[in-house]
Amino acid sequence: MTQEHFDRTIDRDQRIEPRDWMPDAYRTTMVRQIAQHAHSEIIGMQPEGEWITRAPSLRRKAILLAKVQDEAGHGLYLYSAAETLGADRTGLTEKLISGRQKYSSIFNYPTLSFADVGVIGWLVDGAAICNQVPLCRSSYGPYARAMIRICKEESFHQRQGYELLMALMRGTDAQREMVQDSVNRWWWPSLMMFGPPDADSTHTAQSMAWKIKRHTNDELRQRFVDMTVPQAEALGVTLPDPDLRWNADRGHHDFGEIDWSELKRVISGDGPCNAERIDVRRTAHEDGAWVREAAAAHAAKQTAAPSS
Ligand code: FAQ
Repeated sequence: MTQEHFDRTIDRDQRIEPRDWMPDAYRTTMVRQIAQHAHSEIIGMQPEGEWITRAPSLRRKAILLAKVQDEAGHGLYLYSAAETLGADRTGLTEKLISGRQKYSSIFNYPTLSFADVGVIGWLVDGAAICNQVPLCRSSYGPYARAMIRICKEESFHQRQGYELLMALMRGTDAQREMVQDSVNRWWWPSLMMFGPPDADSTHTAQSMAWKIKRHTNDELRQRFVDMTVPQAEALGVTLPDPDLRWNADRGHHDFGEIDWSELKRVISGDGPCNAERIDVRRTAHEDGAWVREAAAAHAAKQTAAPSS
């Protein structure tokens, strides 16, 4: 197993598997991306999780509970995928809570109303699907396979968000205003989920060459805008961008300039909820120490027990 075999596998659009030889930089990039993705799922439970006890009906509570549980499941799949590259799950969590690994900027914004639950489903899960469907063809086998199941569940998440918003839009004026206010707050941060513009993206060129990423950040952002505009029209909400319009020459929607300084600020730890999100995660990790110890003691006993 050599560089030549690795290159041939990538050229033929086949998958790199855990036991295959791979360049160190490929392994490092995969661990970075998968860990960031896993952390995003786990931290991403917090903004919506805050509304489980305040859901307006038993039906909405059951749906939200199921969605947040799915996010935990996605995080666990992804940590397992990172482990196939030799990463250690506890080590990854420690890097997250000490600020040495990132998670998606989007989860550093507060959820101020129940409409935010719907808008996260519609826009945040919508952006996640746009970004993740091509990752089902990512060159690293365990990641690509995890992504297939995750995307199926994300589709359900997106639909539940849209359905919640349709219910609110059929309601009172106050409910419609609540939806519009939520869209105004989440639209731009959702566009930032796709990462910095291509010209400033550190990893895109190499990740495309290795077929980890199949499209650039800007390509996926454009796809998301084009996909979302008709959905906003159908819902009856306005996307908060006066420059958003169809460009017949390009066959795409033009849209306004994103505030990249905001993305930089949020990524570097200075968003509205960064400190709180990490604090909650740190406390959960510390409070869970006894569970990990008990599981390890149980596993050790099982290994030591004579087989019958
Ligand atoms: N936030 O060179 P690039 C979800 C970092 S969906 C924070 O362009 P790359 C589902 C980047 O890591 C959200 N950091 O990087 C859900 C790099 O960091 P470095 C998670 C960001 O990797 C829904 C640096 O900036 N999805 O969780 C962001 O080629 C609802 C330079 O950037 C994924 O992770 C950002 N927005 O492209 C859960 C998808 N953007 O080198 C709950 C997989 C960039 O300093 C509720 N990941 N950075 O360590 C990817 O597709 C890619 O990693 C990108 C970034 C596209 C995110």
